[in-house]
Amino acid sequence: MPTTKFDKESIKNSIVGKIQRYNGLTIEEATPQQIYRAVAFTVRDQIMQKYMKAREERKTSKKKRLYYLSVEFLMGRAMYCNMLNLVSTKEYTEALQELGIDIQDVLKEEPEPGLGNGGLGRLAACFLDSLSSLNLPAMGCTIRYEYGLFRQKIVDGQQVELPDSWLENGNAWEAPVMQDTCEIHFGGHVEEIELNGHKKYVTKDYYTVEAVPYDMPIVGYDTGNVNALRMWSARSPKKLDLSSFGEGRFVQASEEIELAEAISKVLYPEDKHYEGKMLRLKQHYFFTSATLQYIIKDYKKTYGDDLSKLPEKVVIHINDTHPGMAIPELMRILIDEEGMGWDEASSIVQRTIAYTNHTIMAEALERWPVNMVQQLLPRVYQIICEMNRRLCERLWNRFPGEWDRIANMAIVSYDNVHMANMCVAMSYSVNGVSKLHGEILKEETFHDFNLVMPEKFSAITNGITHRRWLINCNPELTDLINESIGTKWIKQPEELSALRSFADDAAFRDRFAEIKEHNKARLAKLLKDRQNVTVDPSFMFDVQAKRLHEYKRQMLNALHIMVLYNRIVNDESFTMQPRVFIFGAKASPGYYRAKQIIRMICALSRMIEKHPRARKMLQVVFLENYDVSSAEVLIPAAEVSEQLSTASKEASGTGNMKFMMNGAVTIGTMDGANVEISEQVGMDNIYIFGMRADTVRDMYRENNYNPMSIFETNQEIRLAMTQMIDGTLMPEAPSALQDLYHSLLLGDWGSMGDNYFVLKDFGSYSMAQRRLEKDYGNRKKWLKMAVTNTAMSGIFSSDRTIREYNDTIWHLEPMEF
Ligand code: 26Q
Repeated sequence: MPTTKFDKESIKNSIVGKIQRYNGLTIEEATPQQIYRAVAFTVRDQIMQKYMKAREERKTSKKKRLYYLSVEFLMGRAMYCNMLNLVSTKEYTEALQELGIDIQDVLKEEPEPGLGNGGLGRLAACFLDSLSSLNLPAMGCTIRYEYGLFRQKIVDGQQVELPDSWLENGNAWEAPVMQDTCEIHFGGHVEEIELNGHKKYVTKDYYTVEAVPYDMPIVGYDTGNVNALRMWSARSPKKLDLSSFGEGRFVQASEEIELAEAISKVLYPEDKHYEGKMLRLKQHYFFTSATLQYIIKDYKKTYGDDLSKLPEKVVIHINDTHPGMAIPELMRILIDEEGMGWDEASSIVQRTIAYTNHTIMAEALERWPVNMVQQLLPRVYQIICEMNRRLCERLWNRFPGEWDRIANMAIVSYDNVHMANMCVAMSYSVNGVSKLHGEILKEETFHDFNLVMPEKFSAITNGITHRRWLINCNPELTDLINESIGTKWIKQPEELSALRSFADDAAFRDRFAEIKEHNKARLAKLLKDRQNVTVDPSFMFDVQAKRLHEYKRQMLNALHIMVLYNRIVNDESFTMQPRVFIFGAKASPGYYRAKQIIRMICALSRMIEKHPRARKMLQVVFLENYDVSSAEVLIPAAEVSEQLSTASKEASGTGNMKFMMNGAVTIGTMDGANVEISEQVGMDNIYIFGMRADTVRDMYRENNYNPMSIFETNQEIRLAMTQMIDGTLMPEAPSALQDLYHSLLLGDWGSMGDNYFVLKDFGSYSMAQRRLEKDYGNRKKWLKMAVTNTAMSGIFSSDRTIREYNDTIWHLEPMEF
């Protein structure tokens, strides 16, 4: 195959040619959208050449392959990162320039695939980038949602959700793979039959939905390797039959089609909140079953029909429990379709599947009502029951008579299927996502399992791809780093530590500061253009951006701002370092308290705006529709990174890593990966506050925390909280924040309120903020801290994370190019 060279001239020719052929236009006549598509297809041509070779290499080398199953992949825009990984950004930028086009104008035409809620989905996307870049053979597998996470608008200070129809203008980065279309069966009932003296189970009267895969190429950085993200789309096998129109069956037929295709219609916007919705169970089984059918088909094509070697050639990684139906589904295929016995099938499953846990929050633990599973997946349910029976038998021998303990570890108990227990019992590896989280899993969440099968448990700290989260989003800082320490860090990100000594170099610090100013100006422009909000780039930029959750404690930040406001308003001589607090956060549409917190933040913004003296040093901005693309502008502009979760609640966090890599200093609790960030930079380069995880645990156990006593004794808190409901904060709707106010003082379900210890940690937070503010005034000291943060961030590259997964769990061999 002749490889086209993609130099500047051929890029220009390709773009012009595509616009001519697709649109019949000259480049001057083309719309930005048409130009975007022509550029995207040029990049895609370049990728496809590599893609075909990489597939050849994988087929002939017969190496073990990873399937990373996740119900979310929060990919973000693809174009610039693809150019980056092709090492062609310069060529494309110049080619476009010579055609009279600014590459930035092209990039912003791309709709962002937001097929994820937050951390878990974004982690999956970072992993794909690192897997490809490390030449590991892997495929991501997920659902091709027609609608990704809702778009957020703020109307009258409140969140309004709009649909995200990201596929409206087509998707330049995907290709359907029709030959891999398969059938998914739902419902029906199981019959036991005898075949050649063997019992066999067949499901009758099921209904079928077709799964159609669309593959999106994932290019590795500066390598021939291209993996794929496979997205399954649901399609009804029924075709609309126009002859039925006259017979009145047309409407019914179209309803059935609707119903089948609803499966891949929309991403659920709930983050860490379980609800037993049938459609969601359908989604999970749909993409898991389609993926497993494909895995078996591909295995047989390469290695023949003997499935006993499956664990040597395939590893299936499930991203939290959501794809956990892969376990009984693989059992079903091996037993019912391949004729294996239970023991052999179960042994294969337990050597093929690995599981990562991402949260210890009880309300996020996935469980399905028994009758729902039985009705939707009757054969899978039988298999789950048999797995449960065998597990309980084993546990009974180990813990005779300990009913409670066994019920807590069972797969089926209290009329529910407990997905986490199934995943732990049936996979060969269970990992947490930071050191602390790994410990909590062993000590608490899966304490009893750890007694029975300790060899399964490990912790691998999350990471982020430094290609998207530094090179792509902060080009100026990238150039400065390259000039200072060379480019070795790009392939070995830990080498960033060579920057550490530059913290003492005044000229370097000045340039570092200048770049931060540019990034702040870029964010200021975005806020002006998108929201007509003016921010002063000479203010300190303090950012808290993440999903809205009580445990993440945006309230701690908000209350502190209210306290600062009061200090300004009540003391004419009070001054502070001018600071803009920027929030970015989507709330699940049904999470009332989260939405109230957004209201509170927006109300703070308006209240401060109205006060002539306060607004000279204090500002609050709510960045609408926080997504991957806006994060790429927001994070490089941040000087302070707020990571305030109640210790033990944030499994890892990955935003914390993105901010530090871009030179923001963290104020945070000893939670998740913050602990490891503090180890990397040292306690002098981070502001740690609040209770530690073990204290939090003791507080929950003792259950005698009384927030009211803090409210009564701390005047600043009492005033700030009272203002939430006395009309100071919300003159138009003084009672709007009643429930939020009460949640901090009065408990439900036997607690005494303030379940996440906002009031308890407030004093310590406020002190840390004082130290931070003082240090910010010392420019040299502050810049040293900022530089140190970037320098020590290399270990949080997802390349390191993926290497650890590979060395300890997957054991894949890199491909050679
Ligand atoms: C629960 C029940 C049924 C269906 C879905 C769910 C559900 C959905 C989303 C449960 C959890 C989630 C999301 C979890 C998540 O994003 N966790 C985050 O994962 C990151 C990557 O490991 C960590 O960095 C974060 O600390 C963790 O909160």
